[in-house]
Amino acid sequence: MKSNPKSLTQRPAWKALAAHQKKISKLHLRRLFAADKKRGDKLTASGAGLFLDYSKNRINAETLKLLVQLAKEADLRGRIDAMFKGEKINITENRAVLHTALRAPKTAKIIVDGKNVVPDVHAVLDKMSAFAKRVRSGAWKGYTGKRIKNIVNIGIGGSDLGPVMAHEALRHYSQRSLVFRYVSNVDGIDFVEAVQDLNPAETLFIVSSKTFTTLETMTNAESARAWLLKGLGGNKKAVAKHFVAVSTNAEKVSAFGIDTANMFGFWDWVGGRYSMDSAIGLSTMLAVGPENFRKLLAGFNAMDEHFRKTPFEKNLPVLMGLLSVWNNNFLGAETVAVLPYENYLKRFPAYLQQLTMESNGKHITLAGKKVTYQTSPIYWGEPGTNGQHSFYQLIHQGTRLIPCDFIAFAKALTPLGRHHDLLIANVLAQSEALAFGKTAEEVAAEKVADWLVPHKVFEGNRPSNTIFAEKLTPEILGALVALYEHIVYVQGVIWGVNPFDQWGVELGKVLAMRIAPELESKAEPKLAHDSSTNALIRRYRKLK
Ligand code: G6Q
Repeated sequence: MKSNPKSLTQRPAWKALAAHQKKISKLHLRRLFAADKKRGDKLTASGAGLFLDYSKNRINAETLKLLVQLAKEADLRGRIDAMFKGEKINITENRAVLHTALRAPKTAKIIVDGKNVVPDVHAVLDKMSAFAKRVRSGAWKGYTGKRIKNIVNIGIGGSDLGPVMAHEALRHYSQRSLVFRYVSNVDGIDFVEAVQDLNPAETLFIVSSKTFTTLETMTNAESARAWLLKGLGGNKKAVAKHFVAVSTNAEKVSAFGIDTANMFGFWDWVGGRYSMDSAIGLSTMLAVGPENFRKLLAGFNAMDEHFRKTPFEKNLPVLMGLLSVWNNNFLGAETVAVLPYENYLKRFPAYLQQLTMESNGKHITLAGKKVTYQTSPIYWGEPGTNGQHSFYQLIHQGTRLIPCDFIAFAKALTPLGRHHDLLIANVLAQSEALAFGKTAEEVAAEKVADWLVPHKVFEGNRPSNTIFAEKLTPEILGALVALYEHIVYVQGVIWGVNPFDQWGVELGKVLAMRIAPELESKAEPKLAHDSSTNALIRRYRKLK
């Protein structure tokens, strides 16, 4: 793979950015806006139905120029093309990275190992659509002949967070007669609570697991099968009517007792956290219907095309990716707050935590060297306005720099009195207050006692982006998710890491499998861990 042989911090653009940062470090957003009355119109870009205002970042024209140069020195253009073409850019797993193929139109041609994968993608989509229509219409019957009313998705990580987020985000478009539940945690309470008010005769389980070996998912799937059989008189034939699978592993699906005719496949070139638009989105399709699901895919595809074709200076994922590098590596920001002013997006920050941090939480470069700079910031957030009455204090007046991504929509899906205007007034007020703050003179002019003035000063100069769209539709959700997927890729290319593996989750899994029998064995086990782990195991055994 072609990558710049010069380590990142030795490249001309990086060095120039470091020097430039020193030069402009005293520059305040107040001055930047005062110096250019059109800044708020100029530092904007749009694509795939999303509008981005990035003017409230601590940047000037030179910063942008150098960031674009940084992207060029990392061969971002070449790396984008390599991903879309299906090159095996996930080098540690020797895999192509083609979530973009999941939303490619039927006419597209994307070749992996000599084969066009697009027809396979559409065959699975057609199969999902036919199945979704049968369940949604009541044509698909449970074992006792009753129609399905409840759908329980069992999966974890990438096989859960996307579906959970999309179900919440698209609730407005969902068939309300169907109940959706999501079970992920190996903590038995997750399953118990999810099914406690459900009738097994009316319940369909989707076991979503790329590998079909994941401990949590398989444990929950076994408990689900036992619960179903207990509720339906114990005949194993019932399983076929109440379980379907989403997986790449037909052998394991069939060994579990699920008819592979009811298995929806995907491929090793779809990473877990990039899979909500594959068959892993079956629960989403059941909720919103095949047409809305295809609209969701169209939104993803519109952002893919924007990312692939738009010059860097107007390219939303490139701009946001580069700005996050600026904030992270040159301004020292450790986190990014994602703050949707749309309650349906309440699980979006949780979804982004995995997408961003599992992807770029790496300290080894593609060349196998330890990085000498920060990689992924910590992504977190809550919907506005709730966050305002909680942690915004720290963003406004704390000691840390926390860049914010505000997300807002012009239209409410269900308008209610003044609610939406008030919601939008709040998001605009927050980014304004963060950027411009309130000076000591302004506070004093309000006749505040001298000693109180410093407490009431807002320094401002806190950076934010505002992403604005007309309304939350399936297309817009697709565009929004694809936007962040590609931001993550841009960041990964600049930092020179592989955003598509996740070796860091392995060690804990292996150790858990070693510890489980030590907790369960009747006889006192011989323990060979460190003294802390040994003592905790003994304490658990005594108390359990
Ligand atoms: C995502 C990760 C991880 C994965 C889960 C579930 O990118 O790979 O979160 O999605 O571990 O894996 P299975 O789908 O194989 O059960």
